[in-house]
This record gives sequence, C-alpha cells and structure tokens, in this order.
Amino acid sequence: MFKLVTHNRHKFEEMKKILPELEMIEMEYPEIQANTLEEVVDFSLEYLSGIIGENFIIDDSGLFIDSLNDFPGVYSAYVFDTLGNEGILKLMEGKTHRDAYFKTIIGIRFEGINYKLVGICHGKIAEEPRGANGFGYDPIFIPEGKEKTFAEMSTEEKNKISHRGKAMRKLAGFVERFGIQ
Ligand code: ITT
Repeated sequence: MFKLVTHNRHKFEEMKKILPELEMIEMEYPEIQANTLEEVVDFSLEYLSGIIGENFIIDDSGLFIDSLNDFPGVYSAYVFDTLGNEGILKLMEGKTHRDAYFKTIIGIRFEGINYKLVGICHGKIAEEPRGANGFGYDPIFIPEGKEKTFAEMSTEEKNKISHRGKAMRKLAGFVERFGIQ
C-alpha cells in the first residue's frame, strides 16, 4: 500500500479514515517556492523518489482567500506558522467579501510515474475562530452550505465535504483501478 510522506499527523488521520491501509512515513521535506501547489508537488515527488523510491504519496494543501488575492495560497504553511489564524482574521477585518477555498493536491509516485489528484472545498472565512477539532486553518473556515467551521466538525463530517476528502476518494479509486495491495 502507499505510504504518505508528511510531518503532519492530522492529515494522515483524516486520510486513513478513507483508506485504512494507508501507512505514514514521518518526515519533513523541503518545499520549493513556486506559484502553484502543482509545481510544488511535482518537485517534491521527484526529490522524494530519490530518497524513498516508489509507491508513496504526498499531500500539499493551501487556503486561498478571494479578497486577499488568493493569499496565503502556496505560502499557507509559512503564514500559519508566522501569522496564524489571528493574523489572517486581522487581515480580513472590515472585509464583507469573505469567500475562500481550500485546495489539496495528492501527489502519487507509482512505478516511476507521477500523478496528481485534486480536491477543492469552497467556503468562507469566519469572523472569529470557533471549534477545537481538526488543525491549521480549520477554526476559521466555514464550508459552503454549513454554519459550523471545520474545527466544529468530526473528522467524518469534515471528510465528507473537504478538499482532502474529495482528493482521497479519487485516491481510493486509483488504488482499486491499479489493484494496489
Ligand atoms: P506536510 O509535511 O505534509 O507538508 P504541512 O502541515 O506543512 O505538512 P501543507 O504544506 O500541505 O502541510 O499545509 C499548508 C498549511 O495549511 C499548513 O499550515 C496546514 O496546517 C494548513 N492546512 C492544510 N490542510 C488543512 C486543512 O484541511 N484544514 C486546515 N488547515 C490545513
């Protein structure tokens, strides 16, 4: 079965609910500075194949806020570590247009070939942080059609509608199609 290379255990826990056989390699790897998540994933897959070999996956995700011209986007990890949710809410002060989306790319290295699976979840930035579940930007993101933030949902509820849940269900299809054990 595929091994997920990440240093973020929360991602692994969400993904394992959809693909129980998934394993994890706990490792932090360098991410290039690029304009799109897709470029970051392409680079990381090549880099990691030299270290790990074949049949692994990675997850690169970002939060894209409309009225901030898609910031933090590809800088989501750095911005979370420096500004955090409070910093994002400060940047959003006085803004009534609060549309945003999460995007996940699952990068697959399988028998020498790279594949990318995408999942997107549209929603809004909350006025204040709410909830204690999940991780990262979950307390400030309200998915479309819901009242609760992701951090007020169980993992199962989040997975049903989230960017990562959508990409993971594509991965489950990939695993089945290629008969990966
Ligand atoms: P990796 O080791 O897998 O790279 P990471 O936490 O650095 O772990 P990303 O670069 O994909 O992962 O994530 C960018 C940022 O976005 C990071 O601060 C995450 O906490 C946050 N993030 C990613 N997915 C999220 C989700 O589903 N809900 C809330 N925040 C999320």
